[in-house]
Amino acid sequence: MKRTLTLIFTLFVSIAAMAQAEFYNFAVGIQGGMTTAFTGFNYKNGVYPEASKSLTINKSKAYGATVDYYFTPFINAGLEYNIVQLKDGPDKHKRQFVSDFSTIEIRGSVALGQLVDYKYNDLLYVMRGLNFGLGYGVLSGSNDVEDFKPELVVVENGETVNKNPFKSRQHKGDIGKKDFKNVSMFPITIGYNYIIYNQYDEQQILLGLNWKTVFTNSDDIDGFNDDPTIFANKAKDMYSVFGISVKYMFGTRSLFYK
Ligand SMILES: [Ca+2]
Ligand SMILES: [Ca+2]
Repeated sequence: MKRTLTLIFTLFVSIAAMAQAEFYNFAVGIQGGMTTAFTGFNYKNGVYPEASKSLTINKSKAYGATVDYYFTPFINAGLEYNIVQLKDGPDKHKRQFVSDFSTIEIRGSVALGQLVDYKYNDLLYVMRGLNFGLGYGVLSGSNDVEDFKPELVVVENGETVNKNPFKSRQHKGDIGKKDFKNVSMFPITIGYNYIIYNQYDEQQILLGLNWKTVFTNSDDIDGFNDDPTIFANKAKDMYSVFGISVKYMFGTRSLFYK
């Protein structure tokens, strides 16, 4: 009995020695970043040779807020809301758009600190905030692309000229729509958090750098959608956000053993 008690005591002391610190279970955050549209625009020399892809031609912005629950300092799940704008064009098919929408998603992420023992390795200690996240959400919004007007395709000097403006569908086989609602989205995020601790060695503020890629289940986000029964149009619209985030941790605490 005495030996058992000693064993239990020894075990308890060693676990207590392993306990690094308490951590807060909740976090609220804000984030913002630059968006890049990947909706199938074509910039190879063609009908409009002046259409060239520069570094900034399809960039716009996104911003939003998050609430999270932390199971450990390195595993969290939460809700994320964003207001997103995408733009691109004009491309060689004379297509151009601005799309505005909002997104709401649930997502979870895990950071390297959960998977490795970073205490005795300087590099791993710095990299412990490297994280990977997966989510599911819905987005709703609209773009500024108008319908194709066949009467604007005219013959001038024996040549067929398409006078549909840039921000409109360019042929009748394009079944894209202006509005989209509750479109499924699948975000994948790779991020890095710089952790700021309070005087009790609890993580208090997370400064993040995040690169998020979002796959959507719609081809209407940019307003252009070549009819898949006529054209080999296989890819749905997607986009990425490169940005920064700030999270403030608060609320109940748990112990983290490592
Ligand atoms: Ca599209
Ligand atoms: Ca497409």
